[in-house]
Amino acid sequence: MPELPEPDVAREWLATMTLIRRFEERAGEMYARAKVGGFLHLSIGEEATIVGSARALRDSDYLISTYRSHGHALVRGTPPENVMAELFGRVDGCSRGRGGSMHMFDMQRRFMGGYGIVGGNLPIAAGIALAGDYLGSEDVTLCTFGDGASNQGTFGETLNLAALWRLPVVFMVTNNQFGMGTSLRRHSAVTDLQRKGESLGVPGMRCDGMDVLETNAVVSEAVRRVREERRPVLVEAVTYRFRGHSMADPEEYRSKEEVASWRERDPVPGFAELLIAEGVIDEAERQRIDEEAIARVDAAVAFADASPLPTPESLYDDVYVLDQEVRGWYSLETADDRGAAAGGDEGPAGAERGDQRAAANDEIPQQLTEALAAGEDGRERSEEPA
Ligand SMILES: Cc1ncc(C[n+]2csc(CCOP(=O)(O)OP(=O)(O)O)c2C)c(N)n1
Repeated sequence: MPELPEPDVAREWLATMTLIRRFEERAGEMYARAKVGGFLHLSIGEEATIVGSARALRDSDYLISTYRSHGHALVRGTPPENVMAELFGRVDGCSRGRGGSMHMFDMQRRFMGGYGIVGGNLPIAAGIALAGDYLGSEDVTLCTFGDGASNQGTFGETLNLAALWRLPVVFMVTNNQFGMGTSLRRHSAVTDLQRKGESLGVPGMRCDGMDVLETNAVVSEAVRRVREERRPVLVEAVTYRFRGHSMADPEEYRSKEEVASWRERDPVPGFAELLIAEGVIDEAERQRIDEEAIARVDAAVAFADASPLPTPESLYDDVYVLDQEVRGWYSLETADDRGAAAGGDEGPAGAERGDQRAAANDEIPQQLTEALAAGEDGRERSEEPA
């Protein structure tokens, strides 16, 4: 077993893992009560992987993850209030209510999201690392993704370039055994995931992702190598998600016995019991840590509930593609466009952009809201998933 960190550090790790667990449980409840729109992917069971790896970083390093990212925002220090408000789609959310569960973001804490596209965050991680190189910084980027994402084209393309250009990225595959309802051995020819980067020039390491100490020790070593040697490393963290892929998962692809056997290794009580056995905390302190987490999550829900929804008028804030620039279901005809089509002398609209244009077309939010409400957005509606 790797050495325990200083008592205060160990307490903080336990408190953060507990906060993530309690937050996720409540997020699931809030989803069931229709407080949260869209999809919701929980990382219950993966807390040791999240905390162990993120605590290997300096504050100035970058973290980028997937749609299963509430815990990543929390571990970087985004207040639970702002994470919950994001789930509720409120203005005080960390993405101002525009991103929802899958698109958490906190630039100030160098948490770079939150992405709905499987494997979509890998090239972005390489870009962040390349930018850091240009700036001459020592920053490392930790890029987490699932075992399923290791089959995406972006995995090979990004690892190849990262090795070639010696980019300081720790690629961490969170092997929770499934890509949606497909088990690792049914979706990947190579199941020893740490080796999947070898032919691309990226050496691999593995850790027990249910053990926060081992995860931290291995990822710390990976971060050190990446920072000093300026070349990428792939770490496989072996873990398990205790809940379904998303909230709409009947879980027919695995047995209750299998889930129960992994739950015996639950990383949160496991670490608490280790700290008690080692005399770092006692049972009363463990209780207190749990009660504090629950109280913080209560406060987050109250905060999110009290935070307003974004106004319809703000619909076009931060949107940079409008009407004639790109045609799609979201392309709305503005009064200017109609004038142009009717022989106006301005030609196709497009001279004005963004806020300026939106300000000139107050009717757009209303049109879009009505179109969406009437199901006229041209998209198929499906229950599942990201
Ligand atoms: C490019 C792309 N293909 C498919 C999907 C649908 N999808 C969402 S999650 C998921 C499974 C990904 O599994 P994994 O990478 O192992 O991550 P996990 O969900 O286990 O965290 C799939 C196929 C998607 N979002 N993006």
